[in-house]
Amino acid sequence: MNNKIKKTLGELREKIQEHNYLYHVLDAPHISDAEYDILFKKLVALENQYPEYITADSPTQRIGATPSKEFKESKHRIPMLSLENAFSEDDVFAFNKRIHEKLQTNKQLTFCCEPKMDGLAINLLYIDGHYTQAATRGDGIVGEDITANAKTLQTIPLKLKNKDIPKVIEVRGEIYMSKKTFHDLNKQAEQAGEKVFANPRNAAAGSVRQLDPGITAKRKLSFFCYGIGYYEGEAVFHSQSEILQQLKRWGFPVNPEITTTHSIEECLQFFETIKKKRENLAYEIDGVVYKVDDLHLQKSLGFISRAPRFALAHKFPAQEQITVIEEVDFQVGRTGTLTPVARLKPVNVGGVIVSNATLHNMDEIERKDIRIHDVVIIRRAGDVIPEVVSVIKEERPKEAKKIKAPIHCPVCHSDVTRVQGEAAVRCSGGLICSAQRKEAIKHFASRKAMDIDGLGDKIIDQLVNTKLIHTVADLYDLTHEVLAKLERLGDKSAQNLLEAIQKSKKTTFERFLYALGIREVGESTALMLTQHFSSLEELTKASTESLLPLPDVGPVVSTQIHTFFQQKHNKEVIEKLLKKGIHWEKPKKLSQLPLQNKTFVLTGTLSSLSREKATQVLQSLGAKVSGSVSQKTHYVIAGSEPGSKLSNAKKLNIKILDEKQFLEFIKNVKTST
Ligand code: I6G
Repeated sequence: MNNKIKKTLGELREKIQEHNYLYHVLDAPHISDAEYDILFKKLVALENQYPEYITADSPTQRIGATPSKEFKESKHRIPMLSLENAFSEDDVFAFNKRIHEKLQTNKQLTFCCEPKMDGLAINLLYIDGHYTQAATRGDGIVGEDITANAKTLQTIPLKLKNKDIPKVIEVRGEIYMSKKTFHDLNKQAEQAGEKVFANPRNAAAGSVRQLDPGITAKRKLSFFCYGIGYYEGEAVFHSQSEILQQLKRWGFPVNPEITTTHSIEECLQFFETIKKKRENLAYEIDGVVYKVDDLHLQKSLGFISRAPRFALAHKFPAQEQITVIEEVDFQVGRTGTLTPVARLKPVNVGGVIVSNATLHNMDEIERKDIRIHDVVIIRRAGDVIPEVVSVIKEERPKEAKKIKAPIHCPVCHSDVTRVQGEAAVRCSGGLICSAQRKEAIKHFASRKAMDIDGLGDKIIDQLVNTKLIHTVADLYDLTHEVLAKLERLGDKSAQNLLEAIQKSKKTTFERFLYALGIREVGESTALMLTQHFSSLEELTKASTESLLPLPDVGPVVSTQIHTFFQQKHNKEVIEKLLKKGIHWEKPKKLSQLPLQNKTFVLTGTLSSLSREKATQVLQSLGAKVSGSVSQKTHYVIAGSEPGSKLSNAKKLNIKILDEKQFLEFIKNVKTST
């Protein structure tokens, strides 16, 4: 009987472990969450009945340890070294020259190349295939024992899979927090008035160093392994890439971007490819790592001081810089929000001169204790507005001045209000505030809204300042004579602009809704509304309650939509716009759309259209576009350099379309409806 129970428990654990692996490591679940929950509950129930058979590597035991008072020290069996850094191509060529000289060879070498995670290096110890201990890198010799905390990470296997399990093995890798988890965590912290983390690395480190593993478990940390340390066992490895393949077979997550190259020039190409992909990766990286692939050659190369000679970390240009805040201004947004903006002493951040950084809101200023004339660290990430990360307090000058929220709008001088429960301060001027009107017109004319080509910020500023227009509807009264008199606008440009304004009259319902600038209504909400309301009239009459059941609509969104259409001024502007001839084809309801109930996943780069555009096209046909592949995915669109989503799709037998097939598919879907 006992053996039978043990066997059932073992099989159940194995099954759950496999589904955990498919979900968390491969990002390719085979069963639904509900089915997984049933299995898990079954195991919990059986273990409750037979607690004597609970094993340390049972999936139920990931979170179980009680909070500790401190972290114990843990000495690494083999030191965790550091990597030599390279900041330029010259540094990389010098590395290549050095290793060729040391190996006394002219032959091209094979390198194993990987993205360099901006995370927290750790060492995992497995004995007889069982998770036994985890430690931080610490000073490379002694780290902190984080066994209970690392155990809560779903991507860290508690029991190794497949064959050739070594007697003892140390697996090394980095714990990281995805960009999304980081933003969600900071958003929650901000709402709760708690401390926010400066970046995902700090958030990951802070989460791992919690005395209560229950908190670590909630932080949704992830892990990628990059190699092994101490090892006792049969298997013999010949190369770094072979080690990674074996780690994968044992159930460890290995970064899918890792590849081998056959010359240093190819390594530099890898660097450029990853640099381009960086924005779209789900996690932060700060460069790439090149390793001589052959383990014999690695051994011959040996070490200098505390870094292996066979490896190099090629870092991206700094995304953070130090500069000084010279002044702080408040910018008025479309909805009246006053955003503090730091005017900086211009500084080069990763190749771009930055002279402004957002300070977000007054809460953020108070939390970071930012003052005018402070020396600050600023960060630029992709096309996001640069921000102030922190103040270097030791360098604060005597003349540093506290930043005060204005009590009057800097543009229209109306009173400024602070809405309870919101961090933002707002201009109460509404439509008398020219800044708000300008922003509303800019939004209306923007590419994703009415797409009025040639109606740039400078022209809108002039039109509003000279009172030639007050609302977006007035755009359609503009004449060639008026436009041609504006600064920077000659006869020809005025004609082109007039034509663009005329052309914008033929639009789509979703563009029009988005262009109105209703708070909380972005492009996808606008599209969703058009799929549920076939006319503007129907939507304007919708009550808050009737909007609530719609996808992604909560009390805030429904109230904003309803309130917008109740405002007399908004009704008048809409009426005038329609009178001026703005029109669109009656949209199809979701139930009439050809791709309703179909889920698509995009991976890689498409050459003829952006991912954003492809998503829009699919959504407009009723499809759902998801970020990860699962059994619920119907199609995966694979562009060039696809990621792990493509291999997951293949494993799950999901239909894959390349770019040409995708365009053909869309054409057919459109013509058949
Ligand atoms: O491949 C690696 C990624 C990250 C590493 C590494 C690392 O440190 C955070 N450190 C060493 C010493 C090696 N590979 C060999």
